[in-house]
Amino acid sequence: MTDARTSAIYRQALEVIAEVEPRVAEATRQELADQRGSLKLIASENYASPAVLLTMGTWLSDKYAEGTVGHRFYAGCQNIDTVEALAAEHARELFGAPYAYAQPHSGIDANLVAFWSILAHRIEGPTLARLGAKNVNDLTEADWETLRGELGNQRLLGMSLDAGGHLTHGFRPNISGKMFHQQQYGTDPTTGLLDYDVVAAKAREFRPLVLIAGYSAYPRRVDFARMREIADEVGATLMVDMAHFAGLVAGKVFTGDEDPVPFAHVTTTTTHKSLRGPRGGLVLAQEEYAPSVDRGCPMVLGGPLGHVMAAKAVALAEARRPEFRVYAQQVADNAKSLADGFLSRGATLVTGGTDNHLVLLDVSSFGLTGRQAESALLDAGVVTNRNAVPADPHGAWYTSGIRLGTPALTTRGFGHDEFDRVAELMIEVLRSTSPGTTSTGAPSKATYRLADGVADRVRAAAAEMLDNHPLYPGLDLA
Ligand code: DSN
Repeated sequence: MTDARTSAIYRQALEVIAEVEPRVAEATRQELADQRGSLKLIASENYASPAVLLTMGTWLSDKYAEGTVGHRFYAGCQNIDTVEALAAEHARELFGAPYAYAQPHSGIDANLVAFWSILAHRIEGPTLARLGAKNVNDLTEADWETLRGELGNQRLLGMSLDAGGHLTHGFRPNISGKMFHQQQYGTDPTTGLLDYDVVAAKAREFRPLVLIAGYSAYPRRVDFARMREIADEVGATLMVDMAHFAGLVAGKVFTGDEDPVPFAHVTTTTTHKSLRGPRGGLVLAQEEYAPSVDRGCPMVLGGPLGHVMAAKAVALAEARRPEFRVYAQQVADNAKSLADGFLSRGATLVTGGTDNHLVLLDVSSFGLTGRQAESALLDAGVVTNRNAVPADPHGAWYTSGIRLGTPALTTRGFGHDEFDRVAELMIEVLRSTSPGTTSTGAPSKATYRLADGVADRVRAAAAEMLDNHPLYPGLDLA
């Protein structure tokens, strides 16, 4: 993965940076040390390869290239055309998608492109035809009034945040909850699992324009064939946000009905989570949506990031290699090992386990909020994020859960034994943590007390595993 050339490149790069702003060079060095020395269990993070990271540090960043491949609003975009076309080609091949758009800067951007493309495809076209206009430039102010009225009355049905959906799936404070008339589906209160009959009943009653499937914190697989059936029955467009599990789709862990790409009209993803690429987004679509998705920039996106699209091409080329399938399977196997490690020690998991890359630990049985647990774990070098559980009594800020994922530590080479040990160490921290009080002595949802010595003991035990599985082995900045 890493070799002497990479060490020389990064040493010299940091020297060049330090000549201008040494504090940035120092923070960059420190970030590597921090990531090397901690158990990174954030389900949405990973470690990109040196090839991916190096691709981002070039002059491809210096070019404006609004528009699409071969159809730009700026001159001299031939090299950006090359890298964007390569990213799209790798994405189409990897996911078996008819069409791919590599410009979104993030997952939220990808979802905005998807929303607007669905609205444009489903509403703008028919409205234009009805108004006898060829394109939007032919519309009068009165026509725009009509169009805005129609755009403003569309319905979106997505998974609720506390059941594991994402903010952009119709959460009221998010723009998706404001631009759409939204309703949300949850999970079964007893099992924590999706109940497709309930989703179908809601869809029949609500008749959404957009049905969103996909999640950020649901530890189970989804039957996308069934979701498409539901969408078809009510005439909805099926949009799947696979940001979290794109690596498992790419690595063929999710196939058949669990592979969203053939079933969704539009699929969005990030490229930096289980897919292990640069920070960014991607939209895949059926051919009929391609023209409207292509208008993502400048409709809702700023100028595309040439250096990042190049890095997406490199990462997607990596994901097409056979070893990526081995990695993806190991991510899922490791999540099971982690879940079993918790269950065998008496902890409570939302849905009772996992069959993807993430585990949602309910920390209320330890008498803690997610916020207290997250902080105590961080003291011990275990990096996680707090997350709401279904019907969370502590809401989305303090929460009752801790979300854990295996993509990053699997990249470092952790396997079954290490993940079992991670569960053991985390349980030790949580059992040794007690809730604190506010300055007035009232119970606090944020403060906590971790028993003396535990953080050091856990850090030392983790260091042994981390040393056995170095991050960027051979990369020496000294
Ligand atoms: N921030 C991503 C995550 O952690 O799941 C989603 O936006």
